[in-house]
Amino acid sequence: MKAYNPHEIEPRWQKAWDESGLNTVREDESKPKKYVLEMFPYPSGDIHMGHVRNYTIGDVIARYSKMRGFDVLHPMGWDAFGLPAENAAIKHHSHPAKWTYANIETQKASFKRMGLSYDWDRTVVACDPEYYRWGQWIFLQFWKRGLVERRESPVNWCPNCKTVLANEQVTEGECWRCHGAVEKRDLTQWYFKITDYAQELLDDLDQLDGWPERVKQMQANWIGRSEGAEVDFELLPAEGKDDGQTITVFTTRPDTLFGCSFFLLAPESKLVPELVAGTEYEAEVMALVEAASKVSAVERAQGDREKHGAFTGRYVVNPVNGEKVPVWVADYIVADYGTGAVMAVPCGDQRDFEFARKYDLPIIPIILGEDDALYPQLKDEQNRVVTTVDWEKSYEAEGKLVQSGKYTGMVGGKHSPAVDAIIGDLEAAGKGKKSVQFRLRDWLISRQRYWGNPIPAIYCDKCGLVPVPEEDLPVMLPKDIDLSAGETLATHEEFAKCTCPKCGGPARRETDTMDTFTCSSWYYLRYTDPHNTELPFAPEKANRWMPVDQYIGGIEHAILHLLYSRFFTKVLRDMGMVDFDEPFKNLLCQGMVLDEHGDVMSKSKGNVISPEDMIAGYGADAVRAYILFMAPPDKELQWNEDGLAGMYKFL
Ligand code: ANZ
Ligand code: ZN
Repeated sequence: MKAYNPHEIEPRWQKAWDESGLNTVREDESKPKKYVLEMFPYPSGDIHMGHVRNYTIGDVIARYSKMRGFDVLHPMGWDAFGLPAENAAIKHHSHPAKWTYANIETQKASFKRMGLSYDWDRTVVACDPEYYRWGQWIFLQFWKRGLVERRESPVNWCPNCKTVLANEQVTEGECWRCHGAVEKRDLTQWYFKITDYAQELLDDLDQLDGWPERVKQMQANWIGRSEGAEVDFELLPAEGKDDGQTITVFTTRPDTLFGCSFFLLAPESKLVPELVAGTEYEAEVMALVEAASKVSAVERAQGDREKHGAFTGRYVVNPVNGEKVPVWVADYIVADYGTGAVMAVPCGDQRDFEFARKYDLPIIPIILGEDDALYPQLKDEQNRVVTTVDWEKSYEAEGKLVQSGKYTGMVGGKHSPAVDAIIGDLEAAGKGKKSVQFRLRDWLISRQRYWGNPIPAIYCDKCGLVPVPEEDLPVMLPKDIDLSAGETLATHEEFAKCTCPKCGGPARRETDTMDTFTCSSWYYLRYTDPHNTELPFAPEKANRWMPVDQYIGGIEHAILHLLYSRFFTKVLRDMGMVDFDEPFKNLLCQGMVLDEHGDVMSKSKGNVISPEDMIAGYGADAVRAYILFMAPPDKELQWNEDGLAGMYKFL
């Protein structure tokens, strides 16, 4: 019997497929279409087992679909802008393009070695000007539609990486990449107004029957829709002054207004320094503000973190009962959610409860569960029961309202009848209104780094901020830059200096580049028409192939990439470029590949099993078949070379 020799069989057939154009997309409209897509990789070096798994799964679906008579689109490309290339270039006195394109060649050779059925003619490389020019074009269309904004706000700045970071890229005050301390800076940055689409991004999750439940849940939580009310509290004037003003809070529990025993402002609130200026409270309050500025808001809002606060010396008036309520600054209040001010109800909110216990503030019980009894030991001046004992935590479920004026006896809780009743009364009294808030923030897209897509904008002293005219695209990244010598786009005079397209006077270019997530937000559309020189893609091409029938990628993209892509699709739809609402019909998040002990493979642990070595030993078919059969695609796979050897023997 002839021995199985993959090293003879595989190259022979791969050559035959190439020569016959087996993988060329047919564009045969007489057949039903099938778009099979795997998330394009970052060219960080050679491929790892996670890639092998992801791309093998996609390849099998693509081949199966082809054999079943579908017209199949199965493309591959590279998410090729980003910081690692730039850092490698700085270290090795080289250029990011060199590193990037070399890695792309290495990865491509490995993909070919694996026999993956891509139509290489459709490759999209994010750092190619033919691609990024259309990213700039899309940016300009977003701008025209009012979806681009430049504004100042406190952002996370990594002095080490010399760029701003998204909130998600900061853990315990440290940069996710370099672990250096992150600073808060008030900076003017570019934003995409993804919040304009918050409601639709949430609603349309219902269309995604082919997505894992947990991914949809993660997106819903990220968008974070809350229904509640805005309630106005009157600020009592400081002694001897007459500066009464109103502070509005956002609350999901207006039914608990009678339990409000203190009032909280975020440390970043512009009101805080005003309230304490020149008072005996100033030093302590400003020290708290300073300490809070060193920790990210996301971190500070985490439930289990110790809370810190300081009294401002000022009071507000509770609109439902006229009570005087002390105003504190607390570090668990975030400035950019709701109104940045909170009516604290320790009996109904666990964070407020812990804060009240720590600073010895009153806890007024106003809602009771079925078997709760009031603790009648302590009463305040208003003859209300106040507890400082016995309670271990707040009560957040539905219950019966007590000590709540005319609402006493009603059912309270989130979305309860008492909520509606109180909102109605507040509205009638002109002291509040219904309100919906989203956790989702606008997408900060500017980065102070070289290796990205230049933002097509120009600053002119006379005309202000001017978009680069479409016919001048692309704004090319200059090639002659010495990053190791500390050169940046901002110091590259030839790049930065330009003439104003409006008045022809001297002007300067924007020198920030776009977040690389903007590149991955529409690459799947470019694959449908990759060589178009008039548009990012022809609408009829995209409409034929889209939505992607099967998308495959890692769970780490559950929110950012998948949410941004959904946002881009909706804007492009509103522009008339596509006629569908959602880009990815079915989503598979493949499981991790673990080492033989069940540990995650990583370079630092030195337990990485190289696909190249395995293919060299057993052939690509054995590796592919092994990785498919060892575990269900969405479950973890524990590497076991004996299993691979068995698969080789079987073949
Ligand atoms: C009073 C209250 C009583 C609240 C109660 C809750 C329970 P979600 O559901 O996430 O939207 N809050 C409002 N703005 C805040 C901010 N900027 N920083 C920190 N906390 C803030 O949360 C809404 C609730 O979070 C609001 O309702 C408010 O506390 C608090 F028994 O108001 B609540
Ligand atoms: Zn950093």
